[in-house]
Amino acid sequence: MSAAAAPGRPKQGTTPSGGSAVRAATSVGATFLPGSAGSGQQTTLGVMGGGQLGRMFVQAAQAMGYFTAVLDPDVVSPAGLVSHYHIQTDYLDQQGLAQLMQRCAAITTEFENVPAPALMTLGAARPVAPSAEAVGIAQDRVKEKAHFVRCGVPCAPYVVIESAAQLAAVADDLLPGILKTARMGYDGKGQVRVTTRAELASAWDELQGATCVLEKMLPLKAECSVIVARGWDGAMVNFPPQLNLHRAGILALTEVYEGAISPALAARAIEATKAIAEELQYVGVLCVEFFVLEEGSAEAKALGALIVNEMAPRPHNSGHYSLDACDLSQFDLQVRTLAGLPLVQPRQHSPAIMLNLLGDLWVNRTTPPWDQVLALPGAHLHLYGKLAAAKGRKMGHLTLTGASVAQVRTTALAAAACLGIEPF
Ligand code: AIR
Repeated sequence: MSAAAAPGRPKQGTTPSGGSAVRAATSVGATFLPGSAGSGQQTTLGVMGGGQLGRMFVQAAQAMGYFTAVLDPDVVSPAGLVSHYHIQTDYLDQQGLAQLMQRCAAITTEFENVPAPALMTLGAARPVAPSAEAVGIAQDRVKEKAHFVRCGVPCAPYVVIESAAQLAAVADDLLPGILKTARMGYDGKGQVRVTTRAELASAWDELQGATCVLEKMLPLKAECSVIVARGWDGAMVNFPPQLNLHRAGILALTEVYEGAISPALAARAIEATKAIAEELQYVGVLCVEFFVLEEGSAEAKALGALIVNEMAPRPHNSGHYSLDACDLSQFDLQVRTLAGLPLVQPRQHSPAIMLNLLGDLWVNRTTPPWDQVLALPGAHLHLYGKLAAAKGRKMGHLTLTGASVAQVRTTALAAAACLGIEPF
């Protein structure tokens, strides 16, 4: 059943000033059609956080005819710069949140550092997707892992460390491992690799004794991710699994085409992602990242070949290729889930490789040779409008599409060479 046809929903085109109709619908979601309601009133969708993910959400929403509002403290946030409204306050500022609620029919989020309590406040008055509960679980590795266990999806052997006693009691077979802060980590932030007990102790010190998870290091053959979108009515669609290569803890490139991942693993990853979303009664776009273990390794024999790593309660860097290689992007689906519009299965129409453009490319403050890159067939450049380049900072991405896998690989390697990105 399409969202628009669902019974018990408020009148289509309801605007924020619809008040009680909107409030009554917060738990089930409502349908907010794009464009002007005839009275001249526009439907506005909101996003907490103003980074590149918010910017691409805003652009997708605007393309469909929505007005947009962004709440982000940064005066030059990538999303704030292109949105109709930019509410420039801290995420927990009550006046800022009130303004966002007043403006918006429904609100989403784009950054795990947006505090769940802010989403809770918004969710009391407006449809918020994903919910504060789901975001709260994804923001906390301890809760996240418990959720994976509940869903029956294998994760790396781990232990929670909250005290010196727990640190001392760590089992030897969890080393070598990776110590990760439970909260506020992204792009490799808040993670330290440790081999010995002494390293573990100093790493915990380095992370200031924060609640952490120590995960056993596993023999990885590859990493992949799956993105799903789930609506208020439980309808769920998915993108094909993405093969990801990380460098220094940051996504470097994503390859998506037939043959990149074995069909059996791909099916298992999609099934696991759907189970994780379903169990949360998740609404919105969700990405789940997986490790593929070395075939025949002791760990693969004990745990299976596919291990869940983490989830992101939002569109994901590994899904950016969908803007250029699919008939619906992950941001289109974020808009549709939030606005209660029908979800249809996206179709990838071209093999794709996405290269991340990190701040490292702006060495000596010179502009990378975009003219040479854009001379390559099937090159799609996306820059996020960030004013300050820093090492490891995501400044943009480049998607290469083409008629065949071989062609896309050749062009992607040419683009990488042109930009001084390590070949793959
Ligand atoms: N982001 C969110 N989680 C992981 C990432 N990379 C995106 C969001 C967020 C932005 O990165 O869009 O707002 C923050 O980027 P930066 O460069 O300011 O740290």
